Amino acid sequence: RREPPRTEEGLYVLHDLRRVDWDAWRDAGERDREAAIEEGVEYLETHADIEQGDTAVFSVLGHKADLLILHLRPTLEALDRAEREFEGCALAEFTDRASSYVSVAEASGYTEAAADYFDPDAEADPGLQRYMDSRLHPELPDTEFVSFYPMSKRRDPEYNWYDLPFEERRELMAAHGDIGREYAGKVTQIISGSIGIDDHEWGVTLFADDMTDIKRLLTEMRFDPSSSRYAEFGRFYTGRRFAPSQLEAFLAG
Ligand code: 76R
Repeated sequence: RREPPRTEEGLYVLHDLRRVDWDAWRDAGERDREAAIEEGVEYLETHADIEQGDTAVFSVLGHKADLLILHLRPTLEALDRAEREFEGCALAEFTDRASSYVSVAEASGYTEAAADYFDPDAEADPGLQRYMDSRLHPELPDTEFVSFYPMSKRRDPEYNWYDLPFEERRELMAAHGDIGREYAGKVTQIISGSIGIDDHEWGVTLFADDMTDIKRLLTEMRFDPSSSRYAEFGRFYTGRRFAPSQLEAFLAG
């Protein structure tokens, strides 16, 4: 039996992917459209304005979905409520669900610094505390683009992440982190764990003002053993953020 990493969990995350029923939208009367826009804006603004957590909305490129509503909440109860409240708003009549993903922001104890964080005898380190807090209680950065995909670590006979000794996984994650840090200031990420919660093992949500920075970071990681040998990916979604007040413009096409 291998030693699992220690983990700490923070905000719960829902990626709510919606399709707009464009035929119904075009056929709708003026008053129904106005109500949908008004209630949609109200929903998005009040949910973005909460004390703990955040909500943002993105226009999804390509056919897989039209909207991504991304929610971060301190409890599953609050996340569930955010999800249900959308159904009560008039905009929901013009959407159906393309997909969704549920996970929880996670920090694991692979790095030396993180190992200290999990060590009850280690001296408290405010810098480390801030770093862990930024991973566990992330704020949604104000970038224009988002890339979201779920992933798992491989468990093939030849390349089985879950059969590697802790030390080997730690070294792989350190090399992985070195690549990631080269993109500091260009790409921010939320790593959220979903073992026992959703179909893959993590959700990866990346934010950038230039989508090619994300593409280059992921290309480098694809060649790094932590991904080239051990990563399996789900579907990728690319979104462009818009302010709730721009909902009308989004729907006008
Ligand atoms: O040395 C360190 O500080 C490493 C810190 C670190 C950990 C533990 C780190 C850094 N990651 C960690 C864990 Mn990551 N990450 C991904 C992806 O598409 C792909 O190939 C992989 C998707 C990206 C883009 C990314 C980015 N990371 C993890 C885990 C959990 C592993 C486990 O617990 O078994 C996954 C699944 C994962 C995947 N990572 C970074 C980044 C970036 C940009 C960094 C550096 C910035 C930072 O430290 O905050």
